[in-house]
Amino acid sequence: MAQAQEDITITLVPGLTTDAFYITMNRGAQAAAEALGITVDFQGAEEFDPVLQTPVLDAVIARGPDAILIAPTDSTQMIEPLRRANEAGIPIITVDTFIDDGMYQDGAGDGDFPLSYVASDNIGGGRMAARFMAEAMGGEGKVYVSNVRPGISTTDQREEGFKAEMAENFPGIEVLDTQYNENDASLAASQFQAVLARSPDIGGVFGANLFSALGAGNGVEGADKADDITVIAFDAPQSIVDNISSGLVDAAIAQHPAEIGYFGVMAAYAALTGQSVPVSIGTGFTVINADNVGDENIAKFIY
Ligand code: T6T
Repeated sequence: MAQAQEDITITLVPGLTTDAFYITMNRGAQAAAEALGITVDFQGAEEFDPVLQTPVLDAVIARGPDAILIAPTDSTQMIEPLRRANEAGIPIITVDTFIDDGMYQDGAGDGDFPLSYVASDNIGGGRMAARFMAEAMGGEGKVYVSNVRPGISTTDQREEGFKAEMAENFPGIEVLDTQYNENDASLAASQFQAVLARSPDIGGVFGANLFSALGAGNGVEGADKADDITVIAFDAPQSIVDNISSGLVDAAIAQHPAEIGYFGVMAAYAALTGQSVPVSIGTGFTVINADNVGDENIAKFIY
């Protein structure tokens, strides 16, 4: 007999539990669970770190959920831990980030076994950030990327897209060395001050995720440079939206984390009930800037 709906449990393992992005993703996942009459639980570490995520994942595997949705915190280091889940027979879908090259079920690569990848188009998002930045700066000046650390698929791809767009279409923009902040907004803020000291003519900073963007904005504000520096943020918690209203941040590229959680659960449910599942499911963006920050239909995209 097929498994009863109320007996299906899916565990969602976020990049970290205290990030508004993943909290919003869980909201979408819970909405899907309620619609389907199944259970989704949320188990993660407090920091974005594969060393901390691995024991959480091992404990989840030991409990044996019907499927795992996970945002792997490193594209290579999480392959072996996830292989253990696969060998235990637990279907895996990655949400937000990917392992290996992110192309699953194509017979190539060590981390080919997840069923699907549900996420934003991070290269495209990085390209969008570059266009908003270059347009705000009149196509000229120095900028840098505030980023987390290499090895994270999402933030690596945003930086890649940002640099590719600048190189191809905005030759007047010089992209300085990336500053890596380990997902620490205070470090991102002090790095802005250091870049400003070295390059007093800096004109823009792209914060490639929530903490990078929040920190970069705080650094700009602390240096009293809000009027001179273009800040483009990836992610849209209330704090960044407030920084748009105040004029500190020029634009935020809001991902749709609730959509990622919702469709992640739907894909897992489809797989568990014998349906085939797309190997990748792309979710959208909403750009928030001074023109639309007050619109009521923007509110649902704030994390
Ligand atoms: O930007 C999101 C997520 O997409 C990324 O993988 C890690 O950082 C966030 O969670 C924001 O903090």
